[in-house]
Amino acid sequence: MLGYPTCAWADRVWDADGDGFVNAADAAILAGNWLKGVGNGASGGDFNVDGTVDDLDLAILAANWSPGTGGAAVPEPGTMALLLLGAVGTYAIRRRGRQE
Ligand SMILES: [Ca+2]
Ligand SMILES: [Ca+2]
Repeated sequence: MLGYPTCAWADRVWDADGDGFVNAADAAILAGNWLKGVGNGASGGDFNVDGTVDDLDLAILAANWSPGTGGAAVPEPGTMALLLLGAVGTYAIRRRGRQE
């Protein structure tokens, strides 16, 4: 598995807040650290542990979306879509700002 920090791909490394579900709370953590070098792996939203929270981590979060069925409120798919849209929009704006 060259190129991958294998230890980081243990169970639920994409569960940023460690509550056992991959849901809007984790997406919010990712969005809050968007494009930052958090340096603390999945707990900061850097799910692939490459040092930066970016679109790769967003893809991992989306691929492992698992909000659960009981207990805490299950967010609507629209909530996830809005969070992702906001994150991607912020990314696009920052990229545009860098090019100018
Ligand atoms: Ca979680
Ligand atoms: Ca990352």
